[in-house]
Formats: sequence, structure tokens, C-alpha cells
Amino acid sequence: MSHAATECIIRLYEERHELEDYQGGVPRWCSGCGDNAILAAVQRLCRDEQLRPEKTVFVSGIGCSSRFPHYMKTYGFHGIHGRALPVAEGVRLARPDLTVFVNTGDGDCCSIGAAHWIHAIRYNMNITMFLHDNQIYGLTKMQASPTSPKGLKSNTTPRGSYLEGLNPLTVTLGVQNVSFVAQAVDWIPELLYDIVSAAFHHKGFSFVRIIQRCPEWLPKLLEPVLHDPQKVKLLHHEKGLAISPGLAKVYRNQEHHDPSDLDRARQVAGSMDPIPVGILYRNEEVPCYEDLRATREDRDATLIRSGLEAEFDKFTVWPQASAA
Ligand SMILES: Cc1ncc(C[n+]2csc(CCOP(=O)(O)OP(=O)(O)O)c2C)c(N)n1
Ligand code: SF4
Ligand SMILES: [Mg+2]
Repeated sequence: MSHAATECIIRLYEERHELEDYQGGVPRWCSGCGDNAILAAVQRLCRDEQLRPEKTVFVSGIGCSSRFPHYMKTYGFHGIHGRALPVAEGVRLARPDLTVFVNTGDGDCCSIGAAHWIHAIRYNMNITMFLHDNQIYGLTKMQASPTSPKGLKSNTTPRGSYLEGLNPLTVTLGVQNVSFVAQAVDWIPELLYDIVSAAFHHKGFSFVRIIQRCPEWLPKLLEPVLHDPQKVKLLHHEKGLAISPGLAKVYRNQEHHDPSDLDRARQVAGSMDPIPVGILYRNEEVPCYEDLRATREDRDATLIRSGLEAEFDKFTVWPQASAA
């Protein structure tokens, strides 16, 4: 073998990333917290896709779930409450060569960050977003969130919350330009991985709601679902996910759901008993905002430069002719 070929093989070997290459700080989440399962799935995805750590960014807001970027050995931005999406959009616009993920909580996304969420769907930028939905404010010690179920007793609703929980899937599916919506649960790792992977491969804004256990504040909330596989409905389709024989044996409640059918996706999303798990909607045809922007004639670099120069010239103080 030639020296050059050997060098090339050595370089390839050195550049291959293993799981440890994506593992950042030791997670400080409670044991049994569903965030741990989400982290494991995402690190596996990065390894399987061989994402270059220096070309990958995780952006978050504030909350237990938003500690995610600290646990990835990639670039990260632990932002401010509710503002993960505008930061991620800025990164996409300035550095289209980077792969951008967003991790957000139900409080972070559906409460203080709700306006950004709606507009991010409409802009359809190439970002993969994971909504860690534990149906509570975890970090601040158990206040009701918009997705908390009706009647939930918490520090802000001691007599039980008055309202039905907001359904993040139907909200997302109702916004113009929606292009990818899926739902996963943290306790079925095989499907969690497949859904995270499908979301990553979608070009556009991929919204994944992950129903996440918070054993610290709501240890009983998901118990009925955990103990009864019939309370989960798996969505499968040739254009969606395939269900392995092992999973199909346990989770017998299944639906053949075509992810290009928006009306049916909305119906499926409307009922959480049983919990639908899989790809609800996918449309590859929706244009991404960054592509629309980059291809417009008025975004031509020379035009932008001459426009800027004309603006600066307005404020230039030219030396007086007489002073010369
Ligand atoms: C502007 C602002 N308001 C309120 C807070 C307090 N705060 C921090 S995290 C949080 C809610 C976190 O809940 P969620 O987004 O569901 O994340 P989780 O901890 O459950 O993962 C709140 C209200 C804050 N940090 N900043
Ligand atoms: S409080 Fe809940 S969400 Fe936060 S780390 Fe603990 S189990 Fe996870
Ligand atoms: Mg939460």
C-alpha cells in the first residue's frame, strides 16, 4: 500500500467519532428523568451520522431540559427563557454550514416562548427541535405549565389547574408552512431514536414533542401509560416509520398513518388516549426561509454592499472645498 493511501486510512480512522466524542459534562438530571433518554438518543444520532462536533450547535432556553447543550461535546448556547428559537434562527442565517438543534421545555416553548414557536413553524428553517414535555416546570420546582393536564395540583394550582392542557401537536399542525411533526415517548428508546433520526433527516423545521417523565415532581402522572402498552398507539407507514416485530408484539395498538395526510394528522394529534407515537406529518415541499432569502435577487452580495455604502455615504463629512 502506498504511503499516501496509508496516510488517508489513518486520517479516516482518526476522524471517526465515537459516542464519547459527543459526551460533554456529566448530566445533573435526577435519576429516572426522561431527559437522560433523550440525551442518549441524540448522542447516538450524532455518532451514527458522524456529525462533526465543530459543525454542530445545540441551542436551548432555560429549564432542566435546557441544560442539554452542557452535556453535548459540540457547540452550544444555553440561552434565556423562551428564546432558544430566535437564537437558533440567527445561527442558521449567519452560518448555514452548521447543523442546528433546539432543546426546549413545555414552559420554555409553550408559555414564555410561544410566539417564537409559532413563527419558527412558519419560517420553516432547517432546524431540528425537541420539545421535552414533562407537563410541569421542573427546574423551578413544580409550577403548572400550559401542557399540564386539567386538575393537576402544583405550587401555582394548589386546588388543581382549571384548564385542559394545551396540545403542542395540534397547535403546530395548525400553523401555515408546517413541514414535520412527530411525537415520541422517552421510555421506548427504539422509537425515540427512529423519530429523532427522521426529524434530523427532514429538511425544514422538524418539531418533535417528546413526552418526558419527571419522577421528581410528577412520579405518578405517566404510571397508567407505562403499565399498559395499549395506552400507546404506534403510527407506521411505508412513508413513515417501520415497527420492529419485537415492538409490534408489545404495542399492539397501531395505526397505518400516511404522514402526507394533514387532515388525518390533525385528527390523530387531537386524541392523547392512546398516545400516538410516530411521524404525524411530513412535507418536504415547503420551502425553507433561509433558501428563499439566499436566492432572492435583492440578496446579491454586491447589491447589499453597494446599498450599505450608499447609506454610510449619507453620513460622510466631506472636507470643505475652501479648506483644501
Ligand atoms: C424571564 C424568565 N422568567 C422566568 C424564569 C424562571 N424559570 C426558569 S425555568 C422556568 C420553567 C421551566 O419549565 P420548562 O420549560 O417546562 O423546563 P423543565 O425544567 O420542565 O425542563 C421558569 C419559569 C426565568 N428564568 N426567566
Ligand atoms: S426535576 Fe424533573 S425534569 Fe428536572 S431533572 Fe428532575 S426529573 Fe428531570
Ligand atoms: Mg417542563
